[in-house]
Amino acid sequence: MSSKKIFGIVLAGGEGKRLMPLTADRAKPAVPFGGNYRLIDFALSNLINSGMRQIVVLTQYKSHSLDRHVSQTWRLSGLTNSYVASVPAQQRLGKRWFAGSADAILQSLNLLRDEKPDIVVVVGADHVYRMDFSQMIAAHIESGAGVTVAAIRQPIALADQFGVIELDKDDPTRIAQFLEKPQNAVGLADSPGEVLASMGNYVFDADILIDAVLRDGELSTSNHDMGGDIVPDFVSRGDAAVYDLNRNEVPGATDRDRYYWRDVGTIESFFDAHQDLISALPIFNLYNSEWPIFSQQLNSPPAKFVRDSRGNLGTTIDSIVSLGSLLSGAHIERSVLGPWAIIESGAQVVDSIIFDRVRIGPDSIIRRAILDKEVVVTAGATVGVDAEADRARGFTVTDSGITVVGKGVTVS
Ligand code: ADQ
Repeated sequence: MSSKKIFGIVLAGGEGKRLMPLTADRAKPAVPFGGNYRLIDFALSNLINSGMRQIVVLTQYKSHSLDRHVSQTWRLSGLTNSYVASVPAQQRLGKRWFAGSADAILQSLNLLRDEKPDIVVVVGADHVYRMDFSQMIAAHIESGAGVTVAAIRQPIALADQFGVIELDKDDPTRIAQFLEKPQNAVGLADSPGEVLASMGNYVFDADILIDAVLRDGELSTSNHDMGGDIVPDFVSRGDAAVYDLNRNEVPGATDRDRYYWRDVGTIESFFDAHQDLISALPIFNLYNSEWPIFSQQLNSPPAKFVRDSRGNLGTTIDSIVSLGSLLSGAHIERSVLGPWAIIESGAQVVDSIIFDRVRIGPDSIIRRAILDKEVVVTAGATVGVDAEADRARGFTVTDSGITVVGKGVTVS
């Protein structure tokens, strides 16, 4: 890492409407992921593994469980000036919430003024990936630009979900045009089916960022959004560089997950990202100890697998089972089970994601479903078997047939 002073800002105030009902009661960055993790753990692990030690998490929407997770899990040593601090909207500039992600930074400028960093790394909190930010920071310093935007190629069909980058023809390290979520994106010259998408991660020179958010705050026409307003402003002044994730070398990465990045903004992409974790050769490898993804330390017994009283041995294959779980003569396949799951005799859980403290009764069937925390499935009940019956019981069923059962619901 350079001798410059680096400060990290994690934008974690997003509502995550498209993940409903998983975000009915919690901010999107606090949504459980991969059994033991929360979405924000990926961004925070990347920053910590990159050597950063002063990080704030800006929160606002339903932030209780996010604040609790950050304060309980992300405790750095108190001996040095190292911290990951959750900072809720404080209404320092009047009685209003953050109008957008740039306003969140504007309202938090006191943090930058206190720490006086040279460089500010601003990242989103909703993505699953590995990235060494120290390499991006080095590229930023070398480029001399005011901002550097991290980028990755994505299918053109998804262009309307991303900031789409067009590179300068004379200097392909610079951004010539940045369109936030365009409806009619043009594909890349060498790959018309793809666009170069912003990952929503930025490295700024601190003083230039401060000027930009102050200027943006004065504009009544602005939505005060990092991707929609701040980055295009830098681009219009010819002051934005690009950093392609393909340049990033993370220790211990496999050929499969070297450039893995997933925006888990919808139920479908959330579900698919879980499937990426669970095969024998996973597309995203959680077992890379050279670049660990940190999370909560559960004070709980190990998972236990027993035969049931009828003599069924049970089977568990291509699945993740978290601490505290108890599986008794059940069949678990291509599924991710969160902590303290109880799966009883003869139950089947296939292609499903189960959050903490879910109880699945004897002979019930769960297929292609997501069960939020503390769901109880009574004996013989089904989820994901009959979409109409699922809808009739008030569950969310996506177009691709994934059923989502909200927190604490009893399914009978
Ligand atoms: P989106 O993810 O759609 O696009 P946004 O909803 O602003 O943009 O979320 C970005 C991050 O900021 C998220 O981590 C979110 O939690 C947080 N956030 C949103 N509103 C906030 C607020 N008011 N206060 C604090 N935090 C807030 C962005 C970029 C695109 C880029 C995609 C990549 O705008 O250019 O392509 O990310 O997924």
